[in-house]
Amino acid sequence: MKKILIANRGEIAIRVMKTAKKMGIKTVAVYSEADRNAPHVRFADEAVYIGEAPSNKSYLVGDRIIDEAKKLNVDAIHPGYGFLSENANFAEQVEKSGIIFIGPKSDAIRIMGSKLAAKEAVKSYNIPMVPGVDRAVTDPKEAIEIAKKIGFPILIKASAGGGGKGMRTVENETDLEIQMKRAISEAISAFGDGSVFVEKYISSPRHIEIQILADSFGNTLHFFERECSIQRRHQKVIEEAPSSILTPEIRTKMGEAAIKVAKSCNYIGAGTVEFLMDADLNFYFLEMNTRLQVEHPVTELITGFDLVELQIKIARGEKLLIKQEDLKINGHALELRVYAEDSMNNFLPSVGKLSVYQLPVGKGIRVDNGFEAGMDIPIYYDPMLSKLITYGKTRKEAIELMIDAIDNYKIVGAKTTLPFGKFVCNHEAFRSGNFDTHFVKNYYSAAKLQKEIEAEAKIAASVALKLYLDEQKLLKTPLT
Ligand code: MV4
Repeated sequence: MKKILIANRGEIAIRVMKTAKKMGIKTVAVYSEADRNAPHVRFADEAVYIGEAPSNKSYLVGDRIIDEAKKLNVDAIHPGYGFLSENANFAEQVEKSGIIFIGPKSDAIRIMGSKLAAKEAVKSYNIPMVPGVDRAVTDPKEAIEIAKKIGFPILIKASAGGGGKGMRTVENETDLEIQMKRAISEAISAFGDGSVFVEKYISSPRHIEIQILADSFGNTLHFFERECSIQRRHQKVIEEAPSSILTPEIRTKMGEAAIKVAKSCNYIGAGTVEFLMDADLNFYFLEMNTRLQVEHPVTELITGFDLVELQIKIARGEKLLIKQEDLKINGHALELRVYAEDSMNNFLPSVGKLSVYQLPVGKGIRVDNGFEAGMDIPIYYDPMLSKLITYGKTRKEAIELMIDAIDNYKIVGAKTTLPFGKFVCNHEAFRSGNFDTHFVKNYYSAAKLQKEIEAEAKIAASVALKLYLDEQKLLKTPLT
């Protein structure tokens, strides 16, 4: 494998290129009209234009990307996350073109892209599942019968769903029919597939996912968990590894379950198996993401492995030389997604020109970044500027490092989620580890954040005043 095309943009394109360069592999960037001068383009050995700014005219046009890859004699395509990364048809087209897709086979992507197909695949593997049904339900009467069996509240979910779309909670029999109709029509308009199914609603779960890697020789390993419960509207904001609530026994059980999920679809490459965990630490398989995830760095920091390097090695047909027993958790890592969104104003997108853009540096700090000073934030794409990642011997150390790093991250020109990240890091519920997926809803408001910022400004002012007075005293003290 001599040359890789990265079918993505921003921080993840740069992240993948860094490892390719380390391995002596040439890199090709793709770019849209809006990204002509983007850092990922300059970072690559070669770059190729793929169309207009809107992603459906550039980063989502698989055929064009494959054509350009062929012209440039590319050996492999890395899709990153988002865009074409979980598009089974794209993976299949890449396979057919004779280029290596750095990811799982298209069949595995297809199976795991459908929640019902995924349930079907894992059926015989004895994986803990949320009580419910594993087939499409269309008749509200049937749904009522199921709900009576498993008990209210229930959750109606779209098989093709993602990001909470086509999902409805139902508290009682009266609401069921209308909510079911809504879920079905939402699923049809969002995914073109109206299949829905019914599960018991786990009311205050934690979202815990397991990183797995599988080679093409049947070796499948798990790289422990990531805790991703701190999210708002299905958008993760802070992730960490390890989770502070897992016991070694549960960790092993979840890891083994995740490996079975991967085996159920003959998975090859890096993947993530998502679980819900209830207050009694019961865990349930939710879905599998067949890509490298945004939050993969926290796993890299606690295991010491470069996941992109392992992806590339697996893609070029190498055997995983690591054994499960060799993998150990070392220290604690946190990741804050820095979005150009105004945490004081309902997280509205905040685009503009980054007149000042200065990253924090130091031991235990990693920033996976796609921006630089002077750049306009394009309106066409995901507004994530970077991922601020900290690593310490303990969770507390990682949290303190994160707070310092946030203070040393200087951005002028756009509002970001940095102040929100600091709010979370200072919050008792987060610090104690006692939180679930409702953290933001339960504890966060712009008013509370405003209060904290004012309190901090007062402290800063008194410190400055004391320094000033001390200095005056010194100046007035005659030298002896
Ligand atoms: C659930 C659930 C409670 N009970 N399933 C949200 C997105 C989709 N991937 C699955 N999701 C959920 N499924 C049952 N049976 C609660 C959620 C959920 C959630 C899950 C993970 C992280 C954040 C979440 C926020 C709201 C709801």
